[in-house]
Amino acid sequence: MCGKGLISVNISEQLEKDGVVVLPGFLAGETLRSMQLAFASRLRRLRWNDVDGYEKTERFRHMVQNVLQLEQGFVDAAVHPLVTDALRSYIGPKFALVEAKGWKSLPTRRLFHGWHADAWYDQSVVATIPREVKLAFYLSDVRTGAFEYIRGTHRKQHPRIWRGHEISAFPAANIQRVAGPAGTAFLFDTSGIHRQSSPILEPRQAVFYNYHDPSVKLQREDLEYDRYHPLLLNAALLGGLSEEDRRILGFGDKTNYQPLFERKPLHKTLQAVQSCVFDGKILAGEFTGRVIARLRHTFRVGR
Ligand SMILES: O=C(O)CCC(=O)C(=O)O
Repeated sequence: MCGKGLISVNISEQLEKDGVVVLPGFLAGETLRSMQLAFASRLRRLRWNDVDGYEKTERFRHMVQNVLQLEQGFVDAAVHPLVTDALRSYIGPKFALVEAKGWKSLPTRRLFHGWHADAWYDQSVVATIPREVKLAFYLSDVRTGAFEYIRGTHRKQHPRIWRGHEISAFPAANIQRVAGPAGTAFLFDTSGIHRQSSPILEPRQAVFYNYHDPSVKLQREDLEYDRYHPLLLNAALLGGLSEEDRRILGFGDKTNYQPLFERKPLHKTLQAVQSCVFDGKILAGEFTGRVIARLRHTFRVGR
């Protein structure tokens, strides 16, 4: 893992100025390879029953939640000193990692995720725009469907969705397009205007880590979805962390822990039908097993 030629002071200065910084070659070699394999294993099938996989809530993306559980490289990237030093300086000493997920974007010419800035905090109670930064990295080579960011649009207004005609007011030269090989990373202030560009001509695999101060009051939608629940981690991958790493990963922090939280199911009938069909399959399997055992017994006794 590198990030050649960059130091955290430069990174936070560039974040202040442009809102976006590219870290070429942030992941490489065996680390990158193991992360790609682990991520790909979650993309093979939809998560279901006792089988892990991706989540699907929209047409063109397969979501992989809680990537810090998957492989050491994901944890190491989250607390990489180049990143955390820059974020301490840019967001402030209370910054923490609050979400770690990735997705495969499927090829499409449809612009399904247009220009926007990320809404996350309760806009009715803040006096200034709280700082939030995402660290993103590609696990596949990206030529199309690259991330795009309009430099200098961060920290100017509360986050919202932007329409095409509003975007034409910005000079085209200010649009930073982040294409590159797997292992390319970038940091961006999420209050700046950004999107995944279109068309997407080949599948793109990317991971996004979200850092902000967890004590900032969250918007209602995110509380209702329990979006920023404490990170789900894998004990095997947590050796060798410093006290500060543990703080960044939220060890023991119950600020956004919602006891007894239950997400509202959106597909209740489908889920009930699926459960019934599956119960039937288990019952049929049990019955067939008993018939086979009886036949075997009968033939053995008759011989
Ligand atoms: O997938 C992308 O390139 C864009 C990601 C994005 O818009 C976001 O994380 O808010």
